[in-house]
Amino acid sequence: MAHWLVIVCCLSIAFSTSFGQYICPDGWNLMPGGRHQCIQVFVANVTWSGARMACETQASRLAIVRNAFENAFIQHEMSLQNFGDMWLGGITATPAPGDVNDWFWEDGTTDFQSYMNWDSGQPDAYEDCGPNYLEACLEMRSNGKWDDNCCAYHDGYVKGYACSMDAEQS
Ligand SMILES: [Ca+2]
Repeated sequence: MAHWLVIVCCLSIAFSTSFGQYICPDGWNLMPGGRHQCIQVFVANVTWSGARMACETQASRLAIVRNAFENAFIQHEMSLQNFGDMWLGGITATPAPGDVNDWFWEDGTTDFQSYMNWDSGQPDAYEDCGPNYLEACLEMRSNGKWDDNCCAYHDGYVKGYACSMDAEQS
C-alpha cells in the first residue's frame, strides 16, 4: 500500500512539474490567486470606455479582480509604474451611495459580491460627472482600495488602467 502511495505521489509531482505551466506574453505578468490570469497596467489619461477599448485591442479586457491575491498584485504593478488611481473592469448601471449590489464585471459576470475592496465611504455615487450623471465606474486607488468614479474622466485624475487576459498553458 505504501509503495502505491509513493508511486502516485511521484507521478503527481512529475505531472504537475512537466505540464500545466501557465505563461503570459512579453510585458504581461501572471497573477497569483489561482485563476491563471495575465495582468499589465498602462499609464494613460483615458475614460473608462477608452481603457476598455484599449484592452480589447490587445486581446484582453479591463482587469477583473476576484480575490485579495489578485488585488494586491495589481496594486503592486501599479506602484511599480509610480502612479495611483487606475481603471478596473467594474461598472454599475444604477449608481447609488453605499449600494454595492448592482455592480458587475465588464465581461458580464455578476459575482462582484464574491470579493470587494471598497475604500472607506465608497461607493458614494458622488454627483460631479455632469448633469444627471453619477459615478458608475470602478477604479483602484494607490492604496489598493476601490472607488466608484466618473466614467468620463480622462483629464489625469485617473492615470491609467489594468488589463487582464487568460494565461496560456504550455
Ligand atoms: Ca466615489
